[in-house]
Amino acid sequence: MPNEWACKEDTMSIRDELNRLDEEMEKALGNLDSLTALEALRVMMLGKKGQLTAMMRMMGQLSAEERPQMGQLINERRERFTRMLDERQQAMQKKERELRLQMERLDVTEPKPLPEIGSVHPNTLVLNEVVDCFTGMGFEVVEGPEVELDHFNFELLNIPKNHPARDAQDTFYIDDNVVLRTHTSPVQARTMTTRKPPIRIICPGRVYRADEVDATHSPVFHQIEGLVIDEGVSMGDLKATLAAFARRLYGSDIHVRFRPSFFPFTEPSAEADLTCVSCRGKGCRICKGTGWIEVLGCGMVNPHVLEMCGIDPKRYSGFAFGIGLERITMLRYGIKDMRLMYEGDLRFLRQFREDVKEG
Ligand code: 2NM
Repeated sequence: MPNEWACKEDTMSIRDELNRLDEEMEKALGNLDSLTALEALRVMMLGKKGQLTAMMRMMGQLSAEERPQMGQLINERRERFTRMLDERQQAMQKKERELRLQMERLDVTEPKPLPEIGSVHPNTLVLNEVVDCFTGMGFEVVEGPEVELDHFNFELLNIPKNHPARDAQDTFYIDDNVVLRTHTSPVQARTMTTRKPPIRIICPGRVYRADEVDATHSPVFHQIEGLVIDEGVSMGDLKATLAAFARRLYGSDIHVRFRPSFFPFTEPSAEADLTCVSCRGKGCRICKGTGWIEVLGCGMVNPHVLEMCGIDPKRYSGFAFGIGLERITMLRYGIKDMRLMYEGDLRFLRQFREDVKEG
């Protein structure tokens, strides 16, 4: 801090010094680059050891007449400098606040990258559609145990002890009386023994067969079986129900045809074919040129089965059907190998994400 002026005794040099201070203040204000620098300037000019305070002290050397005049000039500086610094401080604080708001701005509407969420398994997608279709027609979903008594899995379904379907080659036995269910029919047998008609149910679930593994077979797969029991239920009801289902799932141009077949639990029994969903009936590799694909087994519930389950076959009749879920899923999405559905490979599964289609 220049101090030589403190020795000067005349008011002129004080006036010069004040003018010099004015200039210094202007220049310093112009060069300010931070609030810290502004505070330093305030201390340097107005603080207890600042330049204006020093000049006040110097007034002791002046005459009594000169003193009030100079005091007024110095005080005027004090007020003006204070005002200048305050104004500048407010402007700098405002600018700093604006800058911070700008930098910390948050766009709450900005879309963010999707998190890695899983996808619904194609089997589940198709099952949901099938369930929607049948519940829409008044069916109820019923489930039952996968570890099942021989009694419900075979006996009540008219599959006698020496029937080939019970062969150890097809069935996983837990013990003499307990098996892994080979179809979901035992759920329907259980329902028939515990409820009175009318019955309209579908029974989806996992089933087990001691099958080999290839593109169309797996020891664990899924079935959806349906059962309707009431007075006057006919094969026509069966066909109309299956046609409604097929059209809902694959489109309104799909037809259903029956071919005679055999199951122990239905009489008569049939295999139902649908118009090939790939070529829409013209003939292609998938339907081996026939225009038809086999998708399910069905029939009128064998009166003997009704009787064993406690339902009077003279009063009631019913139809039943069994659909392999994997098979209709494969047809629906053009999946060529069933094994893809059990491997859990994300490259396969991701293709069934409904929210984002791969581009
Ligand atoms: C099929 C084919 C034909 C069927 C029969 C029954 C029951 F319990 F009512 F007897 N449930 N499911 C059935 C009939 C299943 O699967 C290919």
